[in-house]
Amino acid sequence: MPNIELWPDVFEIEPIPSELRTLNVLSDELLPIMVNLSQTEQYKKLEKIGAAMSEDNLVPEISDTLMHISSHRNARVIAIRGPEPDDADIGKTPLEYRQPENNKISKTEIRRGLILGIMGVNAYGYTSQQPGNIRNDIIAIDKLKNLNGVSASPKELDLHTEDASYNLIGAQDSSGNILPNNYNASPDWLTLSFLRNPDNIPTFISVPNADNISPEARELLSMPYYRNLTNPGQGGTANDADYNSSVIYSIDDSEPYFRINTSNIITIASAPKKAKEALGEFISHLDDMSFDLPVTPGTIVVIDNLRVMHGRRAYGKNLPKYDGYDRWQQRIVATDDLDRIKPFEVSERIVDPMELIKLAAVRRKNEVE
Ligand SMILES: O=C(O)CCC(=O)C(=O)O
Ligand SMILES: [Fe+2]
Repeated sequence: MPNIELWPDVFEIEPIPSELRTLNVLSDELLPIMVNLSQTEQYKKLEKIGAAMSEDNLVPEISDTLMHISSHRNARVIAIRGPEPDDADIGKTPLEYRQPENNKISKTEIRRGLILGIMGVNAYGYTSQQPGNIRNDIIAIDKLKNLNGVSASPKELDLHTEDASYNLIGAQDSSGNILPNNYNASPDWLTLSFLRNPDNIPTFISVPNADNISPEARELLSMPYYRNLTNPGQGGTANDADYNSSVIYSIDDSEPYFRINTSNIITIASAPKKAKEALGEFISHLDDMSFDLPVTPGTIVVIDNLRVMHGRRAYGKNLPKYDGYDRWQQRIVATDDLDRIKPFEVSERIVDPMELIKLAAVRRKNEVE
C-alpha cells in the first residue's frame, strides 16, 4: 500500500481501495447494531470483529502495517487515511463535552473501533476526563478558552505523553519506597480520529532519540527527580500522586521509554542542581525533533504513547467560531493489557486514576507497618 515515511518512524498510509471498502461496508452494516450499545459494549464488539478480520486475513496490508506499531517495533506514529466524514454521519462539532448517552457513534468511529481490533488493543476511558466516555471529544470550548493545558483552549497545547501523571512505574516517595511496574494507569497507545479541521491547525509530535541526549542528562532524567503534574483536562491536581518519578524509564530492559508533560512538570527540590538543566536539555531536544502531522479529516492517527510526545499548535489568528464546524477530533486511549488497568476500573473499561493513588497509599502504609 502507498506508504510514506513522513519523518523518521512516522508513517502515512493510504489503504488500498479494496481494504478500505471492506472497512466501510462493515461500518455501514454495524451502525444500526452499535447505536443501541453502551460505549464499553461497542468497543468490545468492534475489537473482537477487528481481531477476527486480522486473523482471517481480510485486510492483510492494514494488519501488517499496524503490527509495526502494536509491537512497539519500528513505527512510532501511523496516520491512516480514510474518506472525509460527511455531516450526516458525524453531525455538528459539539460546543461542550457530552454525556456518554449523547455521544453517538458514527460510521467513521466504527472504522476506528475496527482498527483498534486489527491492532489487537483495547479502548478504555477515565472518570477524570469526560466521565463515562471512552470516546473523548477534542474540541474548542468557549468557557475554557483562557485555561492552559487543556485541548479545549485555543492556546498551544505543549508536548506531552498522554496521561503522564498516571504512570507511576518505579516512582519513589519521600521515604524511598519504590512502586513496581503495575502502578500505571496511563495508555500504551493513543488514537486520534480527525473529523474536522477547517483551518488545518496541526497536531504535532516529537520522537526523541536517547542517543542525542548527553549521557549526563540521560542519567539524571532516569532518576526519580521529577513529578509530572496533572493538567486540568486530565482531572487536575486531585490526581497528582505524592511520588517522584523519572522521565526516562524502561520495563524489563526495554529500550528507553519516556513520560513527560512538558507544560506541567517539576524538578523536586532535593534533586541535584543539574537535574533541572537535564530537563531543559530534553525539552529542547523534543522541540528540535517535533513534526506537524497531516491533519486531514478522515485520518486516524495511532501514536505510541511510550515513546512519542504529542501536542497541538495554537489556533493563532484562526480562533474557533463555536458554530458547530470548528476543529474536532475524537480521542481514544488504549492498552494491550487489560489486566494492568483492571485494579483501577470503577466499571468495565472506565478507569479512575484516584484508584491508583489509593493503592499506592495502601502499599505505603503496609511498608511502614
Ligand atoms: O488537539 C490535538 O491535536 C491533540 C490533543 C491532545 O493532546 C489529545 O487529544 O490528547
Ligand atoms: Fe494529549
